[in-house]
Amino acid sequence: MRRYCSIILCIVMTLCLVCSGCRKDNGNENANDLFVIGFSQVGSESDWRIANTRSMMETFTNDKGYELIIQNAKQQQDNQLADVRGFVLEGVDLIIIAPTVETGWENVLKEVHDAGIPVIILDRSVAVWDSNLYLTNIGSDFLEQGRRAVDWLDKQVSESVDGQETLKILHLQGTYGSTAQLMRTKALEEGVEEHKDWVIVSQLDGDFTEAKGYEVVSEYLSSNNDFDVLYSENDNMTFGAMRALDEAGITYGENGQVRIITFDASRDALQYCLDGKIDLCVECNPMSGPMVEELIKDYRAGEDIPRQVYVEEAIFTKDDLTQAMIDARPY
Ligand code: GYE
Repeated sequence: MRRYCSIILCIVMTLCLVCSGCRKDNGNENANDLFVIGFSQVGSESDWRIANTRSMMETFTNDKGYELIIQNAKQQQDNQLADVRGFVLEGVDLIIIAPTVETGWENVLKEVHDAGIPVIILDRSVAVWDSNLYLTNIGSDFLEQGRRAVDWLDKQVSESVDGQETLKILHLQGTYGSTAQLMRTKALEEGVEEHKDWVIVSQLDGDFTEAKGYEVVSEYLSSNNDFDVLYSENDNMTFGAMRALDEAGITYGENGQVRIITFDASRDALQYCLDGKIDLCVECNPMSGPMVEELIKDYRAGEDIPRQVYVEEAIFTKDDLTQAMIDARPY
């Protein structure tokens, strides 16, 4: 008899533990009636990512009726899958995912869908058969970003008076399999297809970080230095590459051996651009918090929201910039 009592006691204790972790008790709102958002963020790998996290924190505050729970996945999708499952167990009201890579989301998004929790995909995209597994994808048109860079390069080269035979491009890629990498790469490779006098001399994996960018470009420069353009898929990798170019004694930017194209247009990159060190900054806007909030408000009001929302972005060369503009930039 005692054995059965201890088994029942264990079951009751386990149920109490599980329920105490649930946000909503018997279907009621949580104690302080805040709208609880679980946010699975890629990591803190770049200035862009840090600005994106800051935008979300500045938007979803307690005094505006939100509780924002942020999990930093350190650029590992496995961490994100665990974080999202944790949000389901906690019974949050909505989940936001900034996915590290596009694939591998089908199962966990089905689990979230079956739990009745809405999902917003932020920044990059997910490759799933059923797009009804999430409310909307809000981020950048990364293919358009790449095409803007290619169009600029086409104009630069076609106007160049020295009319060189072959344009040699060193391609510094971001995290493999992320939408930003896939689409910025697709645009460049399309451009090389369309320009028979363009060639990609090497594609290096910089994983969107300054340290990796420095490491792979330094290694490349140890045995190669014959290229005309650095096409770098984010600013932090560019900053690492610039350090490697300095150490190798290779000039870049205005009147340099190497033209630099970089993506994100963070304040530091724009400053280098104004100073003639970077030739083109392709903007990628991380300040999407307010737009995400508007989408959530529309959803909670029962309104339809678009499946895909793009943020506003531009490109910058030295001629487009002033010091006042740069100083006023939010990131
Ligand atoms: O370009 C980079 C960050 O997904 C747009 O990820 C984002 C990219 C951005 O690490 O700096």
